[in-house]
Amino acid sequence: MDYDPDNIFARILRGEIPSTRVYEDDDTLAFMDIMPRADGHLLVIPKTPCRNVLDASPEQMAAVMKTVQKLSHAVMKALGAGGVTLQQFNEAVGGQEVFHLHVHVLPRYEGQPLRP
Ligand code: DGP
Repeated sequence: MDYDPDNIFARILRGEIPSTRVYEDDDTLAFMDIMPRADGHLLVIPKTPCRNVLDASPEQMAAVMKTVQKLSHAVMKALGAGGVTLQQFNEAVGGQEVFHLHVHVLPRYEGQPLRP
């Protein structure tokens, strides 16, 4: 499947629509999910075009997961989370809604299920 350069996350990367950015490096960006299913729900994306895992290079995967790991430690410390759930969807049939590779970082708190 093709990469659509006008998908929402590509537009967030270009600064065309607002987002709450929480972390950035040369290869990745992290920002708050607009429909958080847990307090501190983050999305981590590569800065280069990539539809999903099925389309990603090893370098894009490594960069994204490096940031996911860094921010998992950060939310545990900053928000007092007791754990972290990672979620990632590929293609519409796999539950993907925005077609730019992203990993959900969901901080988890004792006794609190994820919101729908
Ligand atoms: P999915 O592709 O199924 O992982 O779902 C996309 C996620 O992206 C969903 O949790 C909501 C979030 N999202 C959708 N549009 C926006 C937006 O404009 N800004 C932000 N920050 N998040 C968005």
